[in-house]
Amino acid sequence: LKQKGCVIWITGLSGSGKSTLACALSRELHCRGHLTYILDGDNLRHGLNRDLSFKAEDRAENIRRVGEVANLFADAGVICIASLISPYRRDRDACRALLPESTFVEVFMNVPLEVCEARDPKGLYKLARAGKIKGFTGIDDPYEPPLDCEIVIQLKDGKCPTPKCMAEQVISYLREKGFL
Ligand code: GGZ
Repeated sequence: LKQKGCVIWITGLSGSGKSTLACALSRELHCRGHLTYILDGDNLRHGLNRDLSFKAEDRAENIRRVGEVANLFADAGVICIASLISPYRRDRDACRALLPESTFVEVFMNVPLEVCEARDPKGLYKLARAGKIKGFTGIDDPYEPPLDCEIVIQLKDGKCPTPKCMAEQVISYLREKGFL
């Protein structure tokens, strides 16, 4: 393998573009001959984490399990892309602590709630506003943005960068740090 394993941990609100970035990044890295694997919170909740709810301690357990699995992938030399809301700082920091120094790359989707809510791709914000989903992140459940993460994805002039552009931002970082 011409790569070092690492974990790209993408955090942000529902609808902030985490899965879009994960897919674009995976595609771009594959094109360059790198091995990746995506761990997506929403997908894993149908299998590995099907027993977990959205209350704080279950979210913590969700993040913990995915952190452990991501660590195994990274150890095997894979670029593991984890895409979870992961709203609590301490849960993300616990994942970071599992990994060898500097192999945890935290990416924050810095997209305002209003933008995510306007997108509402699955209609979940609407349900949350109507009180039909309780404890929805950003509505009646907290999201703690990272204070000091490796990469921040920002809107430019109110517009989201293209998936390819977001992926390139992460790839430049990985190159700079010698992961690629
Ligand atoms: C947040 C929820 C909730 C609540 C269901 N709060 O945007 P989506 O729909 O496709 O992805 C979200 C997914 C969040 O799962 P994670 O494992 O990433 O969350 S966490 O890291 O906080 O454990 C969303 C959907 O599940 N969803 N109910 N109450 N998101």
